[in-house]
Amino acid sequence: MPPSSQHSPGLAGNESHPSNTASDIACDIFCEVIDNFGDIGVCWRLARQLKAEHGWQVRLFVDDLKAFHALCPAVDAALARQEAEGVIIEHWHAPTHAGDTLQIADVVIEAFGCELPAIYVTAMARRERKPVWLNLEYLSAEDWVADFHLRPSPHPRYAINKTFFFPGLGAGTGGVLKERALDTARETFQREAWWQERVGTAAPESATTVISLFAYENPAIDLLLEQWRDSAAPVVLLVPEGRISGAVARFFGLRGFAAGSKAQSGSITAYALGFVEQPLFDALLWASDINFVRGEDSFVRAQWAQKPFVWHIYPQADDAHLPKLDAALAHYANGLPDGARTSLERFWHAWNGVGTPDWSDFWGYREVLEQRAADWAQELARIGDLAGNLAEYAKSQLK
Ligand code: TRH
Repeated sequence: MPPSSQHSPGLAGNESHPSNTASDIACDIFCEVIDNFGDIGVCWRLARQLKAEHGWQVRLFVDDLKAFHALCPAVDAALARQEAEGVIIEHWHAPTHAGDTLQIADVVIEAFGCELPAIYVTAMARRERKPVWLNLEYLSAEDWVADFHLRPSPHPRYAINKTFFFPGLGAGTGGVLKERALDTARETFQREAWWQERVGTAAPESATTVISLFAYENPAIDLLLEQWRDSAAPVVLLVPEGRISGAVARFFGLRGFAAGSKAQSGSITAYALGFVEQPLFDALLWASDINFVRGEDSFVRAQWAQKPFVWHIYPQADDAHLPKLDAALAHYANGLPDGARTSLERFWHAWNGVGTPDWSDFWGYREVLEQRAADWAQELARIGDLAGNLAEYAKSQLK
């Protein structure tokens, strides 16, 4: 076994040093892509933030560079090792591969319970100064999360602890990711220029409702498309190419709905958009009046966009996702007047397979929903951002 070592320049692995300054904290993030873009989406965002905002030396191990390439076109899926935005990226051949040379970081993040290579864990345990080992969990708004956040879990064989780091929407959790510059970027967003550049048309008039639609396949889409088509006010639908595109194409009697396509029926005009690199995704949410989002990362971005949104939660076996949906609603709908709250809950449920959507009832509450979206973003910001919370905790453990 080679001796473990830091991958930050100039620090030998078994050397013990009294304190870390931000720039000499080395961090390894391990990410296994289960499906779609959420796993790498969260890890890439976190990696960039730890590098750019905290000055950490970050190495990101990812087992699926194709999914990564979609979020960051600079990533070449054929390379074993590369660098993007100051982050070292290793193509991770799980489960045994741990980089060309075994280097153990000060902070090791295992994302979403992916298993670290055994050789890496052994080297962590041997390191004189034990790394801070974090299991970054999936986001859940459920109450129990605050009780489990930062709980240690001793390794069965080695004298080393893994600590659970739980994102969440409530006090006592790790919060969710938010870049320091995000609000300024949103406030200075150039709406008209965005429409010309991304959609190739002028921004719609204020009487038009602009809806972005990022979702999994969803049986409720047909009825909703009918309701939008028949609505009194015009609707513009922006559909990033993806899993729901087939259903949209069928509705319009098309064979596909690839980027650049446009379709029109009754009150709806729909545009298909290409998948853009991750930092450009937020602008779609800012350009729309209401956002349909999914999974984890886009769900979080919709909250920071301060626009009403509808969440298509990642479906799990035995409807295990439904209590999670309700837990998120309990935070997000808190403080809404009864009518709006019930309507929001009904609509989110219907979009997740429970009940039937009623667009005009739901959108009748537009104004209160807009106010709530702005208030909620302020409340959520009070928990602090996940990268900052994680960095602070890690540094407290490295002292
Ligand atoms: O893609 P998702 O459904 O991801 C996931 C995965 O299914 C994962 O396994 C599951 O555990 C998790 O959800 C809960 O949805 P998500 O999380 O919103 O990730 C999508 C990412 O894609 C997000 O970072 C935004 C990004 N994106 C772009 O970068 N460009 C685009 O054009 C679009 C539409 C999205």
